[in-house]
Amino acid sequence: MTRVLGRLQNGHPAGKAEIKYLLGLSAPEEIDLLFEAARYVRTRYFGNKIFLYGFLYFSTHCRNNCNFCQYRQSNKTIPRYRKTEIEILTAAREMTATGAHLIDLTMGEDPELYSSREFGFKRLIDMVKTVQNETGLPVMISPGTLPDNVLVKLAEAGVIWYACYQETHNKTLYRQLRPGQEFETRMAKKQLAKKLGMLIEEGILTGVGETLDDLADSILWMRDFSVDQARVMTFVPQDGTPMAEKIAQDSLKEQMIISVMRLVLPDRLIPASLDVDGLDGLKARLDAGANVVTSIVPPEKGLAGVAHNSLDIEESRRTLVHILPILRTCGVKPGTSEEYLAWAVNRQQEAT
Ligand code: SAM
Ligand code: MD0
Ligand code: SF4
Repeated sequence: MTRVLGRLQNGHPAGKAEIKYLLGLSAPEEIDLLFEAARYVRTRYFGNKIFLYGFLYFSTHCRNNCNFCQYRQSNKTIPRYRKTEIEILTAAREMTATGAHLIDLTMGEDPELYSSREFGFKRLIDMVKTVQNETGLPVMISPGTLPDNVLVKLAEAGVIWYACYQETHNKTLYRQLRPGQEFETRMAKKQLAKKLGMLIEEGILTGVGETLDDLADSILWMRDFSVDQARVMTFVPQDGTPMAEKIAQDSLKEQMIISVMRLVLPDRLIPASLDVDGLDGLKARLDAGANVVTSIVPPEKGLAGVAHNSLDIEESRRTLVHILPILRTCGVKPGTSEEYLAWAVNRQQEAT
């Protein structure tokens, strides 16, 4: 245990067997050592600075049928919305005013945009440009598998980040999670966005029947692709979906995966999502080595989360006032916007 952690802490590349060994730990004292090692590495690369992402789910309509997701097309039990440009801007401005370092513009593969092709995507591109101009903040887009020419236009518009999560790198499990969506298509979109100079966020789910071998393969894939941000989220069962009855996994495995990601990808951004366990789950994720708080959502805007439609949002618990005291108890604090941009620009330059 100490030998493996020591090797990784000192920058030796992890082998698959070591990754699986760490992910499989079960003794609480050993798991604590893993978390401690991850915090040590985070401090070495990022000091005590944490970044904050505003999350703006602007359309919850979707043409796909992911089996884990409440927004899947066949789910008729949920209300959906499509925010107007004014509503999007108002929320984006509020996020900027309350200290977000980035705005994550997320949508389902909204049929209205995807089927009206040129016209629908032109509106999307214009909206993204307006958000960037009006807020002055960098933007991440999480729009699904956009046509190549639209990705090109967004990169030209200066969008820094493209998020498109594979969920797993096991093709059999992928087909069960994202039926009807080609594994290779999702991969190719990330490849293109990277070629266009965008930073890439990859994400996996845990608690969906994956093995330790699958998790290790995903982490190694992230290293080989050189992703810029690496995410893991625990699957939250959703009513009205085929996976509604699956037993929910607690968050310990997610924390351990965060720590192993930190050891394998020491200088990358790793989110602690407020979307899985809300504010109550933030400390554990930061203590596991995460360095970005994601899914900060302003209240009173009727905005939704992904894994939880409403958890902590309207109670204003996904806001900076509530997050700051938790950062303090973890011995970290928000970085500045300049520090965030410097990190991103440096990362983009390294890639070219
Ligand atoms: N529609 C776009 C797409 O699928 O790429 C953008 C939305 S994407 C950011 C939504 C992500 O949230 C999924 O890729 C998945 O990782 C996560 N997610 C969705 N449903 C979830 C659930 N029930 N539990 C945990 N995570 C979930
Ligand atoms: C989050 N609900 O940060 C968001 C989402 C999309 N790029 C991110 C999964 O937890
Ligand atoms: Fe649609 Fe994305 Fe949900 Fe899949 S994960 S159903 S693509 S919103």
